[in-house]
Amino acid sequence: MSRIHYELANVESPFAWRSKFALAHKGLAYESRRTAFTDIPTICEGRHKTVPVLVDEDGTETCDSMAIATYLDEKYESATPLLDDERKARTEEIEGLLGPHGFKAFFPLYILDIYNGLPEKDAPYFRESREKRFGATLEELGVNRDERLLAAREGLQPLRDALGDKHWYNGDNPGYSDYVVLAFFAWLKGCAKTPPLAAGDPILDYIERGFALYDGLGNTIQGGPLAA
Ligand SMILES: N[C@@H](CCC(=O)N[C@@H](CS)C(=O)NCC(=O)O)C(=O)O
Repeated sequence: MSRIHYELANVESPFAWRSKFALAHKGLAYESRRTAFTDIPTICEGRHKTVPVLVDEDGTETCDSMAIATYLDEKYESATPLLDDERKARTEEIEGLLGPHGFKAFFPLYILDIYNGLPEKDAPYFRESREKRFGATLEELGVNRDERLLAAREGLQPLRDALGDKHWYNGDNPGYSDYVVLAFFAWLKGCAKTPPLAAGDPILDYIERGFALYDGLGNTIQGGPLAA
């Protein structure tokens, strides 16, 4: 049995990208199965509600990016773990910064881009579920995007400050805290039809370095430029 990683069709899920970097960190090969939102209930006989889901070679199923990282540490040794206490603390720090200023700030701005790129069968589900979640239409969510994009970029300043001139947030080598940041930008690169960052943003060097990891894993993402 081969190792299977279920991820989204037509969307670079930020959570799936955490797992993809984690698998690469462990040097593990896998088959990516791109799954429509509306097909998630067909994965593993409906046992999981979200992706990523990892089905390991022995059939062990793990759903949830953090659970996958923990599972990989337990099952597979690597030069450095993904999430020992120290690395977990760094990951929590980074999530604390990205939480309010990352996905939450940028998702409404690009929600229509995501919607427009979905497989046809996912469109009604996505519209209905997200409009219910946000209490607004997808069109309303993206209103005044250019103006709000400036504020969203500004909102990344604590992340820029935290990264500073560090090569990696994790330490001498990249680690899970870096994968969390890189996964966020992987998602943005995949969905944003208008570049989310300004040219010359100091965070771009870090992203470029991170996307080049593991034979350019991040550079496999089809998408527009992150900055203009
Ligand atoms: N806590 C989960 C969150 C995963 C998640 O929310 N995945 C989204 C895709 S990015 C999903 O599968 N959503 C299913 C849906 O909206 O129906 C993790 O870290 O893996």
